[in-house]
Amino acid sequence: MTVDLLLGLQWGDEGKGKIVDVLTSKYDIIARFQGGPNAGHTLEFDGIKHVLRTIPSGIFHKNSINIIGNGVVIDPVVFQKEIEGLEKFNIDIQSRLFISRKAHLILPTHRLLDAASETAKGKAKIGSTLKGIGPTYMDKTGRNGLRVGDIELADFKERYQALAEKHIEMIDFYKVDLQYNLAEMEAEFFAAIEDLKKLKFIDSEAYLNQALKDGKSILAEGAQGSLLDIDFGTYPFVTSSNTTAAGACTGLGIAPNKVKEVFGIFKAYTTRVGSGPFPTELTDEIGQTMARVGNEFGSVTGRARRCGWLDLVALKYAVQVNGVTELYMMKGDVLSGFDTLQVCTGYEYKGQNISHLPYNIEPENVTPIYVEKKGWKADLTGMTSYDELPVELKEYIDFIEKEVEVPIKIVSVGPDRTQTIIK
Ligand code: 2SA
Ligand code: MG
Repeated sequence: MTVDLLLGLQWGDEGKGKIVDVLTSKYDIIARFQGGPNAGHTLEFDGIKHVLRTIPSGIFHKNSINIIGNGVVIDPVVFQKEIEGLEKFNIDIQSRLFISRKAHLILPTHRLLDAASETAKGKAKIGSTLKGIGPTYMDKTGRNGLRVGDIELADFKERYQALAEKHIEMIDFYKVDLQYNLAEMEAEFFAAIEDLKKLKFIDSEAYLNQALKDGKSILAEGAQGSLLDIDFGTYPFVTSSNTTAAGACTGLGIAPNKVKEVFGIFKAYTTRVGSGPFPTELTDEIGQTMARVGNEFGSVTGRARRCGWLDLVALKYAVQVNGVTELYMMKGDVLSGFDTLQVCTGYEYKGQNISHLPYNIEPENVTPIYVEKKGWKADLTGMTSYDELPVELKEYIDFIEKEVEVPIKIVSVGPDRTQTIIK
């Protein structure tokens, strides 16, 4: 069988958690391939709202196996809390969640390094989630990292000690005032490691490739969004992993010719949390309305998300880099009530009109070119079929499809599992 991918096409928070949850019943295995506890995948069903961090969004479906792939970075402390949060759902976690031995571990000192680096950068900070993501991936590519499989080694503690000591020296190098109690953080870390050991560690690339041979279907669940990709995002204001389709191959050990559908999720408007350029950002009342109606606050850090119009230049770019085959449009309901909507279809870049994403999209280089669309007033949240949707929304959808040249197959009209319209 094959692997399908599900990815965010903007700056994260497109609603991946909800869609994976809607789709999971179709798949035998759900696998996370990059990122870590910087992600906040929100699922809502039966009146319950739940945020997942490192655990794949298939965990609530009793027939799906969930894999944390080698491309993911795991903070045992956050992970332990995440497992505790699932206790009330009576899920047989031990038999449904497996972790790659090759996934890297986030140490307490990685979190400290993240904070030190951000503080030292001052105004130029990335606006990271402070979960230690950047420093952990730096240790991975720098060939210093500790992996989940290392926990099984007799000298794990010594390995930990050697790396943590190096980190402390690096923290001193930043010369910032950082208050911390390392002994406390370490005690918490080692207690969490003991808990982590209760789960099954696997060689996930072997497991997944065998599963494919056995005819099983796999959904690879992306975290963050394409514009936060370390290579193709708005560097340096990005995360430290490949959030795009290629990341699923390296983050799971699956060959490109095994990938079939690529589902791309986007919001009917755009949001971004953290620093960095955002051409269609609205700092006026319209942006504030989007933020309020869309409840645009980081699900991990609670930070207010910046909001703006839909940017088709950026969306086309993400569709291309990922090879998206189907689009899913989220949060159309949040746009209800505006008389008109603007859609960015090009950029004025250094005196020229362009329709691709250039090297630099800082505000001094890029001015968005907009096309105006008619808005709609109806409340969409109770609608259940495509036919019911207002004609202006259908026109908005047709326009996006024509521009991007990929069909929109799902229109989400609210956070709940049931508020999902299949076109
Ligand atoms: P990091 O922590 O090193 O990955 O941060 C680097 C940049 O990546 C952004 N980033 C995110 N953007 C949107 N959503 C994310 N997850 C959480 C959520 C974020 C939250 O689901 O709401 O709660 O604030 C996420 N994770 C990383 C980050 O803002 C930096 O711009
Ligand atoms: Mg999120």
